[in-house]
Order: sequence, then C-alpha cells, then structure tokens
Amino acid sequence: MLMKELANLLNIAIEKIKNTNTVIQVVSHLDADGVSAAAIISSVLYQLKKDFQVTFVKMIKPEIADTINEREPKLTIFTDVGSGYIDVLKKIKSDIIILDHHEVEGTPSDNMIHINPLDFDLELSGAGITYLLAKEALKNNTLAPIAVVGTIGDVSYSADLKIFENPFIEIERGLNLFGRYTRPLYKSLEYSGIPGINSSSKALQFMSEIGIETQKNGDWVTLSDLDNDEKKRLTDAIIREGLKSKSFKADSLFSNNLTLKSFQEELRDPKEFATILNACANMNEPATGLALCLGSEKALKEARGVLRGYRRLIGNYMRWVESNPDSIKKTEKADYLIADDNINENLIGTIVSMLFKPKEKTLFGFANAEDGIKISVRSKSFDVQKVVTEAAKICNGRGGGHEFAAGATIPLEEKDKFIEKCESMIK
Ligand SMILES: [Mn+2]
Repeated sequence: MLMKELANLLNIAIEKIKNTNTVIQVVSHLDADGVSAAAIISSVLYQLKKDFQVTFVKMIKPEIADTINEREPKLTIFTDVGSGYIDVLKKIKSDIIILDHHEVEGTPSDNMIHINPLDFDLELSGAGITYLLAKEALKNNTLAPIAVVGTIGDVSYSADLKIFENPFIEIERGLNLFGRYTRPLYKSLEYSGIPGINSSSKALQFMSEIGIETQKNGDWVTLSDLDNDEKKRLTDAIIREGLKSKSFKADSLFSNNLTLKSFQEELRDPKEFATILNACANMNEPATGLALCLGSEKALKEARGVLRGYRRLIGNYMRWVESNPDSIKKTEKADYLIADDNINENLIGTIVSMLFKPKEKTLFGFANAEDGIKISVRSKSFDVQKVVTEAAKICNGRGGGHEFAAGATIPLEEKDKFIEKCESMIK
C-alpha cells in the first residue's frame, strides 16, 4: 500500500518534470550521497532532453530562496537536502520537488512534491530515493550503481542494497579489506586489525610465507590482482592467523563485496568510489565527483589528485587534535572538540567521524565557519538530531540531520550557550 503511494508520488514528480520546458534548477547536498543523487537526476534530465543547472549546498540557508527566485525557474529539484528546511523553501516561487531522506521539519506547501522514504518506513539514502524516481522515469535500472555508491557514502548508511539489484553490480562473499583496487595488499593487511600482521614488515613477511608475490612488474600487488587460488590461500592463512588470537574475530574480515562492473579501476569498488566522492565534496570539487559518476575518464585523474590533497589535510588535522588534547572539553555525557580556526568547517564532520568511538561518549566538533560556527555530532546513545536542532533553534541557528549523525550552524557568540543547552537536554 505504502509502496503504491510512493509510486504515485514519484509519477506526479515525473509528470511535473516532463511538462517543464524551461531550465530546471537542481540543488543537491554537498556530500558523497548528494553528489551521487545529483548525478542520477542529471542523467534523468539529460535523457528526458531537459535543460538544467546544478548547484551544491552544504546546508540550506535563508538566502537560497532569493538566489533561486532571481533565476526565475518554473521548477526546482532538491536532492538529498530540503526536508529539514521546508519553511525556508516555501519562499521559493517555483514549483519544487524534494527527494530527500533527512528528518522532516515543517509541512510542505501546495507547490511542493515532497518525497521522503521516512514517510514510507523505507531506509534509503538521498541517492537511493532519487534512483527510485530515475527507475520509474526511465523504465530501466542502469543508474543503480551510482545509487549504491551514494548509499555507501552516506553517514546514515545501514540500508540493505537489495533494492539496487542490477546486472552491473556483482556481489561476492569474500575478504573485506579496504582498497581492493588501489592499496598495496600488504598495506591493506597491515591495517586489517589482524594482531599478528600489524606492521608493514610483518604483512610483507606473511605474504611471502604463503607464496603471494608482493609486487608484479614493479607495481605493488592489490587484493584485486590475486587469482582465485591465491585468494583462497590468503583467506585460509588469515583465518589461521586469526585463530591464534582470542580477541580477533576472523569473520569480521569477510563480507559481501560489491563490484560495479560498469566502472573502471578503483571505481569498481563502491567503497573506494564513495571515498573519492566524499573527498570531492569536502574539498569543494563536486563537479569532479559528478563527472566521475557520469563516466568521465578525465575526471578520474582529477579526482585522484583531490583525494591525495584531502588525505593530506585529514592527516594534518588528526595530528593537530593529537597534539592539542586541551581542545577537547569533556563532560560526563559528551566530549566537545573545539577546533576554532584549526579545522576547516567542511572537514569537521569527517574528523568527528574518525575520532568517534561508538561505544564511548557522544562527540561534538566545533569549527569556525564564514557565518558562525559549524557543529558536527556523532552519537550512539540518543537522538542527537533532536538535541542539536532544538539547541540550535534556541541559539538563533539551525540544525538537522539523522538520529546518530547531525549538524548545525550557530552564531559565533552562542557557543557556550549551545553547549549548555545540549548538556541540559542530554540529562
Ligand atoms: Mn544523504
């Protein structure tokens, strides 16, 4: 029943798109999921022979209504963003389609077609819900691989990927080591968490003991270079090695690995693809990510450079946190990382994700932004989206996001009040 309602809603949106013959504005979220969603909707609009213009936003600000109204579009489509800002979007004069999965704030008006999987008890990313529209509009499932990348790239990811079944997506049970296509295998092993292989030299020795070459033709061997026989030998040896330690569970190293057969090199692994998109978004190069999703070879070269720069920056920030322990203010319920100008606002979310340990306290990160303070939160113990949204409202700011991963922007001078409000609400 619900699915039928969703299909109806999607078809109303598709009709609206088909009947629009002026330039359509697309506004998407500036993150891996948002870039994927933008790529999917762009492909749909292109195939329907529509003119369109894509803009990326980190969040919806009140000024967005004026910016869009100036362009005088008949239709604006929001992907992976919008549901949390319905009151702001009401000031936009065009018709609006929202394809988003963030928590809903406000009641949609008559000129809005609001499509959010939460209303249908579905767990889908922004790219996922946009893909459902694409599938309905194009009557094919060729954009499913991009939806998988967006879903894996989204912070709230836990959805099952059955909905994206597609001949270009191969699922194979196997070793789950990061960097199947790009990382030297010995490096993947070193960081795999297997106690006996926790250094480069041990990992190299481990490989030579089981007769797997570490290099071929001068290049480091990656997991994807191994033939089936070598993979089996590696798997058996890892299980043996794992059995030596009581705490290590070898089955944590196995999972259903996805391969995107329609993409090349590292983009075949959706985790690596999502990592690259995330880097493009956080380094403010979403167009590179968008082109990558749409199959541009030139974009891949650029994206690799963006990823290198991104990793360098993350490394610097992590070292800064390490050498400045006083930047973390600890209370009974939560830790607050106050980075001020030391961490870029676009990367505070990534740093908080990396520092956050699910079994420990909720972690807040604060970084100075151009118009206030950017806050990013991760938790496993309570609904941070509610707390952050409420506290931001009291502090003349705005917040939103998901149950266990949320964010906000508040005026600079409201920081202490914000922390105070969060503390009292957590209690
Ligand atoms: Mn998303």
